[in-house]
Amino acid sequence: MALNCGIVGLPNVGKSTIFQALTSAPAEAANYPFCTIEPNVGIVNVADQRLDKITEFVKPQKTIPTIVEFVDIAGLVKGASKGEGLGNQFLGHIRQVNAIIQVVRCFDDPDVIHVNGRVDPIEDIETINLELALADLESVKKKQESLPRALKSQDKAVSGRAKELVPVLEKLAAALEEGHAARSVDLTAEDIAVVKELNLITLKKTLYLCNVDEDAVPDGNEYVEKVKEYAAAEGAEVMMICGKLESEIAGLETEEEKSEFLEAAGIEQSGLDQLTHKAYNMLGLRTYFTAGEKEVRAWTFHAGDKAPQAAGVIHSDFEKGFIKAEVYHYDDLIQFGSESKVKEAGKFRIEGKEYEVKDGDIVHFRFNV
Ligand SMILES: Nc1nc2c(ncn2[C@@H]2O[C@H](COP(=O)(O)OP(=O)(O)OP(=O)(O)O)[C@@H](O)[C@H]2O)c(=O)[nH]1
Ligand SMILES: [Mg+2]
Repeated sequence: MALNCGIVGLPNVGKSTIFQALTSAPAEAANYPFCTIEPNVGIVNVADQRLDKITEFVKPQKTIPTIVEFVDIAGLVKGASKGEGLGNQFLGHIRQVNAIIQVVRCFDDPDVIHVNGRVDPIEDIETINLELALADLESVKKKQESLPRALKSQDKAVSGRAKELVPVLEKLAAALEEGHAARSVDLTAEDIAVVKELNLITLKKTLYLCNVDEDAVPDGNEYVEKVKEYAAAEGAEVMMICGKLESEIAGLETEEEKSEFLEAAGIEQSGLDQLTHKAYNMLGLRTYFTAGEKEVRAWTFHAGDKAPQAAGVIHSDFEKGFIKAEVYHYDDLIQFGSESKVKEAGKFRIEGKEYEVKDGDIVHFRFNV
């Protein structure tokens, strides 16, 4: 279940710097536009205090966190949707990801080249969003062109689907032509399902990540305020990070050095954990735990998954041969202090196939194959 978040934005705004700090994976970051061409993929452990707490209770031989994947994509420029700056290739990479983190330059630094020669976060966002909308418009138009034929098809399934597509594509094209995101269009869940195969970029959830200088931490700056205003109007999320600082912290070896560094910089926590959490949530991911003496482990499932599907994350046999789930919640463990006390309190439950697994459940699956 490799769901991922793509890191996008204009060239030279700090995407690879942030990616590197996040993943500790090597990615070239340098002060020139189009430093990145091929996407860099990195896996990040999702820090979870609950997992640490369960580990304290159970004292297993090992503990395994969940992960989330990030993809560092090349910078887009104006005209990307028309192929400018290898735009088609880069847009293709963005189409593959499940959610988007748009890095916005919110720092002044005359030494770092800005492709437009000046720092203007809103103009930058609008440049990127317009290219994304135009790329989607092209996908929509292509689909529309194929419709007349599909509508005449003898195959009822084909013509029926085409009929469903007509009004949805019309609505989307109208918005995209104005440069508005597909997610700004009032679509029903059915409409969204109908256009799923188009993989529209502007339908993906987006977080604006303001890359600021050290002195803007933690209060922000006027650029960040502008981005917040812009995002609020769109209903999108915003977060602030100092890419430069984070990459310095990530380069330190011990936790002690890291906390000393944070203290000296006057911040409580590295922004990376927060970013990872936001990405995880944006992807609709949730966590349940298994807690045995051999191993305490966090597992990723999709919000709304029922017990057999969630069990399938461990192994497909668990889903196929699912019998039942023994469940209690992390909060109960904290409240009552041990699994046996949770049982005494009647909080330990046996759940069946229809049970919707909750974030923070501690589960033992019974299965038979
Ligand atoms: N002052 C300052 N410089 C930064 C910050 N973040 C990144 N930089 C610098 O900006 C330059 C570009 O950073 P990259 O991470 O390579 O940018 P990118 O967005 O990946 O660029 P492309 O791959 O070319 O699209 C590098 O010289 C970084 O050191 C920051 O928060 N403050
Ligand atoms: Mg880069």
